[in-house]
Amino acid sequence: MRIEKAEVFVTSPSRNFVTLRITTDDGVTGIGDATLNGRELAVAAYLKEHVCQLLLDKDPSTIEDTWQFLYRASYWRRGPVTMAAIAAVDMALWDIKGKVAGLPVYQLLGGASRRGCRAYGHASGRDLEHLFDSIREELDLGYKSIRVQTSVPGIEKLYGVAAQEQSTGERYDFEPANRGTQPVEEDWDTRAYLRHVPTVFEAVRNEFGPELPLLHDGHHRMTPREAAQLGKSLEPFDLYWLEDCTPAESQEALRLVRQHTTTPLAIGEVFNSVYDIKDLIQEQLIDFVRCASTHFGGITPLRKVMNFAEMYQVRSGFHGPTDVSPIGFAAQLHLGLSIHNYGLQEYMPHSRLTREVFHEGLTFENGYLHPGDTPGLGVEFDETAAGRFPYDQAYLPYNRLADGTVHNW
Ligand code: EZ4
Ligand code: CO
Repeated sequence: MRIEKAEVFVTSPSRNFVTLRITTDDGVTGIGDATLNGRELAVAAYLKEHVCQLLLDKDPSTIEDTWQFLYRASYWRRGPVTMAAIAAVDMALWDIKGKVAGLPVYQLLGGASRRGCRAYGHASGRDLEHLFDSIREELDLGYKSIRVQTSVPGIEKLYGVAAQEQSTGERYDFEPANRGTQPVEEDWDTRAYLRHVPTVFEAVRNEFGPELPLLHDGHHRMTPREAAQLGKSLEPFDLYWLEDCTPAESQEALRLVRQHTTTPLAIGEVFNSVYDIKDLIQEQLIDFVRCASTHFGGITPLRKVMNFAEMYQVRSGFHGPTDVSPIGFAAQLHLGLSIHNYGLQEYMPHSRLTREVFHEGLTFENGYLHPGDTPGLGVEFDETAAGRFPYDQAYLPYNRLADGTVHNW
C-alpha cells in the first residue's frame, strides 16, 4: 500500500482547525490534527509546502520510520509549528493502520487498561455564587473532577472565566481566541491573584466537601517563589493538581516550587518535544503530563513519554481544550485508554458546528470518556461541511500589568 494523496484543510466551525487527510492507493483515508491556536496558517503552509510531497508514494504502515524521517531529516527539529505538522501525519497514519487492521487505535496500542477515561470539567464564576452554580452544572453533567477558575477583585478581564453563562448551551468559549486582526488585551496583578485564590478554594471546599477533586490553572503567570506560595496556601484544600504555575520554558523553576509545596503539579500544554519534559519526569518535579498529542508530535512521542513517566509514577493529564480538534482529542483518548499511568483527561465538548465537520465517535457517560470501537481513530472528517466554514483569523488574548508591561500568558 502506498500514499497517493496528502491534503490540508483549514476550516472554522466555531473556531479554526487545521486537518491533514492522507489517502492510500487502496482508497483508505487517515486524518490528523495540526491545529495551532492563533497560528493556524503557519502549520498549514508547513504541511502544504514542505511535508505533503514527502509523503507521496511512501508506505503508510511505517509510522515510526515516517515520524523519525520528518523529525530528523528536516534538520530544524522541534517547535510548535513543526511538531503540530508531524503530529497530523502521525495521527493520520495510526488512523489508517487501525482501519486496515479493522481495530480501534487503542487496541493497536496494547488494548484498554480501564473501562473509560475519567474527565474533568470546567467551572468558573465572577463571584462565589456564580462559581458554585457553575460547579453544580458540571456535576450535573456527570463530571467527577472540576477545574476551578475565578475572577479576582482588582483584575478586570481574566482568562478562564466563562465569557458567557454556561446555560447558553454553547460551552466551548471559555478561553476564546477572539476573531479579529488583533489580540484582546487583558490585565494581570499577581499579588491580587495570590491573595484571592485560596479564599475561593476554601469556600468551594466548605460548600462541596472534601471528596471532589479540584484543579486550578495558573497559566504560566507566577515566578517560582510566587508559585510556591500559592501551592502552599492551597495545601489545606487538597488540589488534584495545580497547572502551569510557572512559565513552561524553565524546567528548573519547578525545583523551587517542588521544594516548598506538596500541592500536585501539572505542566506541558505548550511542550512540543520529549526533551521539554524529560527532566521534570526523571527528577519527579511534576505529577501530571499536560502535553496534547496535537502539539507534541502525535501519538508516537506522547506514548514514549508516558511509558517513561510510568517508571516515575507520573501520570497523564492531557490538554483537551477545544482548540485540539476532535481528531487530536480522539488520538490522545486512545492513548489514555491504553496506558497504565492514566491520570485524568481535560474535556471541553466541541461545539455543534465543530461536530458537523468532525463526526466524533467518542462517548461521555457518567464522567468517563471512551473513544469508541470504530476502526482507526473513530472520527470522520466531512469535507463538504468544512467548506461551509472558511478560515477566520483569531488570536488568543494576552496580558499587561498595571504599568503596561506585557506579562506571561
Ligand atoms: O490557553 O488551549 O488548560 N487549558 C488552557 C487553554 C489554553 C488554550 C491555548 O490554545 O490553558 O485554555
Ligand atoms: Co492550561
